[in-house]
Amino acid sequence: MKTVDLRSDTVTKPTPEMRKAMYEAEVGDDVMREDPTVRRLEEMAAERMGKEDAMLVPSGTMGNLSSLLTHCGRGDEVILGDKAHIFNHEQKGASALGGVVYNPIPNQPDGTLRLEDIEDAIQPDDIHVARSRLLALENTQNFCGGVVLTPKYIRAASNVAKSHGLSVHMDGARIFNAAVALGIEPSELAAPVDSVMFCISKGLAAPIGSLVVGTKAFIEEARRIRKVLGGGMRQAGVIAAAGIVALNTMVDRLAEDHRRARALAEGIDAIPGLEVDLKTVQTNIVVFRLTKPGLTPDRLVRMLAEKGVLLFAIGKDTLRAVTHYEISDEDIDYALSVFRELMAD
Ligand code: TLP
Repeated sequence: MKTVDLRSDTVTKPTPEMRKAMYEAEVGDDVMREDPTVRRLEEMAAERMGKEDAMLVPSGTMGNLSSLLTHCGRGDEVILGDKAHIFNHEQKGASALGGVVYNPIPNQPDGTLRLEDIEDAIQPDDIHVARSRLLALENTQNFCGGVVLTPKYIRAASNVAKSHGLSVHMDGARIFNAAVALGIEPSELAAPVDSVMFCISKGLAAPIGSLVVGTKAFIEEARRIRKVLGGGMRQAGVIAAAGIVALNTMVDRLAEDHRRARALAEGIDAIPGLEVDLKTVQTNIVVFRLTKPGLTPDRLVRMLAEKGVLLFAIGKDTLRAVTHYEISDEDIDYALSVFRELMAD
């Protein structure tokens, strides 16, 4: 049976070029900073984001966690969106492990946080309340549908935070999708913020890894945190080698994933019982609603899976499909034909 795996861009497997680079990678002990391939990837990452330094971590979750724990001490507060991955899908790790307090404010449908909401959430300097220390943005915003935050918005939100002495972190797991969608360099998106985490293991198709970028001093401190979290890796050049290929060869083609996501979204939206807010389809993620009475997202997911179309339900009436480099135009056509058949019954 044909399989069309739209669960996530995390399912992408390394390309042949990545596997070759991994096989041939020059390696050393990266805890001792002796892995030349890791260092090369970190230099590339810092350069692409326009920051001083970078650190390779095994996952986006560890990248966000080490960033939050570097910015915030115990009892310090991070302001973030109520749909943020950091808030909903990372076990609130900075709170569990570091005593950091989360202050969620509403994500608007376009992925932004209202500037007034940010301003209102910032605590005054008062002995009774937690210290507001950090604002965390997410770009693209995954659960709002992969929507893009623009440099103008990021600057405005960062200005609010900075005028009150807060730092700004960006969960840029898919920052390259945002940059490609806007036709700009990721460094423009990173410029207003202090730290960015981005993933090489999502749309860029590397098998493992994320990078944290920031100032030299920030990354030096983050390396201590990464170590205590168990993220100090030894011959990590085998991972970094694939990441270098990812940054060199997989960025521009993200536009194809975006085009296919749009085709999928338009097809889904035309089917009675399914609805997509097409404004939110800006990159490789399609979040859509099931409105057919008597059919639940979980049941639809099971029915689709029986025909080889895999995706996730993400809410009581919402589902998510993600395009990536292993998804072709024919796969989109096939997925849509299965949707039409199942929704017609
Ligand atoms: N997202 C995954 C799942 O966890 C939902 C996905 O399939 O989209 N930030 C953002 C915005 C993410 O989307 C993810 C992963 C992470 C951080 C965490 O990255 P990993 O999975 O590498 O820890």
